[in-house]
Formats: sequence, C-alpha cells, structure tokens
Amino acid sequence: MNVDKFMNDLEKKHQGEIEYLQAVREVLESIEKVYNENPQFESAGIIERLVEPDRVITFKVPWANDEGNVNVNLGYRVQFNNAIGPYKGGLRFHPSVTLSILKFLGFEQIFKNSLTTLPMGGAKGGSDFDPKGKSRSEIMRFCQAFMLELWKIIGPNTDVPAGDIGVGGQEIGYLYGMYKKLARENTGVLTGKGLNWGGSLIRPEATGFGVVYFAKEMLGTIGETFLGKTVALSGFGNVAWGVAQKATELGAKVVTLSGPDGFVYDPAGISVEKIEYMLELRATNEDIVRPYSYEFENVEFHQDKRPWEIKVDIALPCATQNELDIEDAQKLIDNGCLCICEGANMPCTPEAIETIQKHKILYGPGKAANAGGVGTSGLEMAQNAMKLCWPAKEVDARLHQIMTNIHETCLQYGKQPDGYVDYVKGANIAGFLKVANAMLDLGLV
Ligand code: NDP
Ligand code: 2IT
Repeated sequence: MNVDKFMNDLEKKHQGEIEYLQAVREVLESIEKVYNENPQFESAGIIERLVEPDRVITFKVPWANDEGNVNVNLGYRVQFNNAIGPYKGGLRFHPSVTLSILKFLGFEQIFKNSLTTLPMGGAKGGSDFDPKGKSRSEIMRFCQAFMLELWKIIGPNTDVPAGDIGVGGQEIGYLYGMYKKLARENTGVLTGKGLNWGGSLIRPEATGFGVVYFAKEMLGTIGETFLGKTVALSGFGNVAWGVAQKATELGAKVVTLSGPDGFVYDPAGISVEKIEYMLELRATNEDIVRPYSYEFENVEFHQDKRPWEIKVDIALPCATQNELDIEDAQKLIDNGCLCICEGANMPCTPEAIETIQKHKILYGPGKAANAGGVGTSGLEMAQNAMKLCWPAKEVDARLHQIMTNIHETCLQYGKQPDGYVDYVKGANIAGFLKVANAMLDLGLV
C-alpha cells in the first residue's frame, strides 16, 4: 500500500469529503509500515474494506414546531465496521453535520473502540437538526421522529448509539422512550441512559474523567503531574465539564472555557462552584459562554477568539473538529505548553499535530484520550446485559484501568528510538491491528 496513491484514488471517489479524507490519511500514514510488513493484510484487501463503511443509512426527519410549522431535517447512521462487536458510536445533532463529518467520526470510532479492549465495532450518526433555541417539546418531537426511522436498524447486539454534540441525557431519554414503544422491549439499545432507566453511574463524567486520566499518564512519562498546573479548555459541553471537574480535583487550575461566540479567561480558575454554573449555562440551551463573564468577577471575555493564546501548561481541546490550527499550536508551544491532549474528536489540524510533534511536546490524540466515554458505554452495555448496576466507585475504577491500559498500549506501539512517544502512531497501529486481525479471522464478508 502506498498512502499517496491510495488517497488519490479515494479523493476521486469521495470528492469534497474533507473531514473523512483527513481522518483516513492520518491512520494510513501511521500504519503504512506495519501494513506492508504483513502481506496477509494486502492480499485480504483489508484497507480497501476498512475505509468504506459497511453501509450508510440516510432518512428524512419531518417534525412540527410549536407553531405547527413543518420542518424537514436529514438523519443518518453510518455503520462502519462490526468486526469486533456490534456497531457502536454516538449521535450528533448540529447544523454543521454532513455525511463527511459522520464518516470521519465513524471511522475514528473503529480504532477508538478497539483500543478500549471491549467488544464494540465503529459507527456514528446524527442529523443537521439544531437544538439551539428549541423548546423541550420541539426537541422531544424531533427525537421521536428521528427514532421512528432509526429503530429499524439498531438493536442491543446490532448497533448501539449514544450521545455526542447536541445529544445529552435528555435527548437519549426521548429517543429511548420512542424506541421502547416501537420495539416493545427494555434492552440496552442506547447508552448514556438516565440512572433510573438503565444508565450507568459515571457515564456523564466518563469522557472528561478519562481524558484527564490519560493526560496524567502522559505527564507521568516526563515526571510531571496536574498539581499546580494551569489548563486551557475549549468548549463548555459534556466533555469540557468532566475535564474541568477532574483536572481541578487533581490540583490544576482551569482558566478558560469557550463557545462558538468566543472564550472566557478566568485567571482565578474555574472552581467547583463555577463548574456547577457551567451546567446551568448548558441548561439554557443558548450555547453561548459569554454570560460566565458577567456572573463572576475578574473574568475576561474574548469575542470570536480561541483560548490557545493564553499561557498555560496544558491544553485540552474539548469542543469540535479542527478547532486548533498551526498558529494556535505555535502560540501554545511558544508559551511553554507541556501537553496537548484531545477531549474532542480530531480538534487539532494535521499541520498543528506535525508542529506539536516536531517540538516533542506531549500530544494525545482523541481516539486514545477520549475513549473513556465509549469505554464506559461498553460498561453500561455489560451492566444492562447482566441486569445489574455497579456502584460509582467500581465503574470509575474500571474506567481508570481502561485509560491506563490504552496509555500502555500507545507506549508499546508508539515509543520512538529517542524516547519520545508518538501517541498517534501508537493508537492507530494498536487500534488497527486488532480490527484487521479480526477481519482476517472472519473471512471475506
Ligand atoms: P456538547 O454538545 O455537550 O458540547 C459541545 C460544545 O462545544 C458546545 O458548547 C458547542 O457549542 C461548542 N462548540 C461547538 N463548536 C464550537 C467551536 N467551533 N468553538 C467553540 N465551541 C464550540 O458536546 P460534547 O461535549 O459531548 O462533545 C464535544 C466533543 O467531544 C466533540 O468533538 C465530540 O465528538 C467529542 N466526544 C464526545 C463524547 C461524549 O461522550 N459526549 C465522547 C468522546 C468525544 P454549539 O453547540 O453552540 O456549537
Ligand atoms: O465520540 C465518542 O466516542 C462518543 N461520542 C461516545 C460514543 C458512545 O457510544 O458512547
């Protein structure tokens, strides 16, 4: 396999699918050597089979708003690969959703899920529906209309969706309510469920906690910890909230949050009581971060700016794809940043990653660092199958173990001769090998 030639052909086939092509190229560049050293992969056409989803399902979602006006959104589910377990991955509701974005997310999910060591294949889905400013009843009607199509293709042993941007506990509730009515059964067909109806303790915090557990291991490789460090965060959603909570607990000072309107800089740090306010801000469904600067003293609001210009020790992007570019990376490096670790999926551009790695700064890619979310979804599936509910302490201990295992695996496959750890290579090679070997075992299907 020659990456440039392969990508040329793929680009022709999927013109304009920028995010999907970006995600594929990164994986191929990491695995090229291992792939070519193992001719059984080439002869089984593993890469040609892996880069195309098993299937893409698209459907229209008609729903009526509170005034009775009809709206039509697009719905998707990309079932990418189920070699190691049922399709698994979140649903994203955001106006920017396109097939390219869901294909990149589904592709990444294959390797992320493989790294968790749990039996889960890769998938992603969602809609261009914008939850911002919608009433609860509008969100409920949209979720019900979405599930009216989705339920036909999911199942606890087939495909298990969860949340992502714009899909949190409330949306999962409305989706699950409709699924149960249609399917007439109580099964763990979605994860991220509420505690009273089959959910797992720690799932809401899991992605953010996992990111910090992973970054803690990374810092450990250079003899550092979170204690006394300043941290820049982007986003103020589910992932950012969990990261802020755990980083603060470990003695760090989180000084930024961001939204699509800009970022807030709070030099005193986002304490526990301020983290509570993040939740209130989220509940307004307005998705702007500016009110934080009115609520607390000595907080600056930087309109339409990103938090990466602030001098920090650790940067944790937790909002969305391609939100940290080469200039942002250079600013962080110039300011002495030690570690950049991804809570979001693919937040750093390829050029940013190249610069960070060239300067030998610790860099943790999302498919390893944010795998605690789906890892804990896997734990929720296990509890549902056993009809049991584990205590928070047990789930947290298992999550911690999953993250330290992933870190070990990255070291095993990513340590360079000079001692620098290439976590991108480590995660991609380890994630790939498990899936590719499973595909070989299962034959040409
Ligand atoms: P949420 O919807 O809870 O929060 C996302 C937040 O980021 C929103 O406040 C959103 O605002 C904001 N945002 C979106 N675009 C931008 C931007 N360009 N600049 C700044 N802020 C922006 O989603 P999650 O916290 O669940 O997801 C965040 C990231 O983490 C995504 O990349 C997701 O794929 C990833 N992830 C999520 C997991 C989970 O379990 N939830 C697991 C692993 C990864 P707005 O809506 O107004 O754009
Ligand atoms: O990107 C992700 O890993 C998620 N949004 C979580 C997926 C899941 O199935 O829990």
